[in-house]
Amino acid sequence: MSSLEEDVKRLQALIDDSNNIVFFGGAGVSTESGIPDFRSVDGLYHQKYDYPPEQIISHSFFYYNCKEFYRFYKDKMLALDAKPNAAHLYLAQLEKSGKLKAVITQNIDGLHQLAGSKKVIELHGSVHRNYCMDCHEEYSAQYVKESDGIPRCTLCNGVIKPDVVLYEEGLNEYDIQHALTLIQNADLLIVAGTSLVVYPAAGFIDYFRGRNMVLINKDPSSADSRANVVIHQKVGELFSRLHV
Ligand code: CNA
Repeated sequence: MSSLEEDVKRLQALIDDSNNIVFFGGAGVSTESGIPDFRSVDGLYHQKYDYPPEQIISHSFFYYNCKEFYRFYKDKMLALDAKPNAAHLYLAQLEKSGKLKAVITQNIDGLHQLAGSKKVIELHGSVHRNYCMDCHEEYSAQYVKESDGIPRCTLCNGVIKPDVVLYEEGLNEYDIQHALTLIQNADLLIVAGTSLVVYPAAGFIDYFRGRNMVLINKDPSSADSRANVVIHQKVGELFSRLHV
């Protein structure tokens, strides 16, 4: 395995050499902010619940067992005190410099925007948008977190649903097209903190036609074969050593 210093140099050279960078990220981008991912050894899939997490955060479970859905969701997915880490902050600077064209994320935590990024495509939605399923009144994540049991609309008592893409639900068509166009036109694609197993998002990187695709994950995985530059480091630690 190459050293952190070597990996920093390698990535910095690629960034210096490109003016059309796109970042594609997953849950691993936020683990250094204290939000667990799904598939790491300390991730949510390795903890014990009454149902597997992919079943709890599915469309049908939301409808048939809403109380249990919200018990898990509020406890494990609504980390409202989390702060952006060095990866989120560096990407916001890189966007300001004009080099980074967009962040495409599978995360739902809103940390890229909190760090200052403006061009963010949230493929799986956001915990910060919530609406009443009956009258469409909007609610904050704080309201959802603080509600007792199933959050309900103060106007009509309808059930509130987070604007998050649950398993069995489709992605927004506009977001898909926008993300694919950005990836197709990029010269450098930086993919980080994702196991690349959740489709269709994981298939998006196949649209890349540019010069270099860098994959950054803390551990080796079957996704490694999909990039021509592979770095095994923590993304926040790595990005904290980069300059714009
Ligand atoms: P995943 O399947 O849990 O994979 C995460 C990957 O990141 C793994 O390969 C880890 O080895 C790697 N990783 C973990 N920490 C780091 C780190 N510090 N630096 C580098 N690599 C790291 O997550 P994916 O994003 O691939 O799966 C997609 C799901 C997870 C999406 O639907 C998300 O909505 C969902 N999710 C999101 C959040 C969030 O919003 N923060 C949290 C948990 C799950």
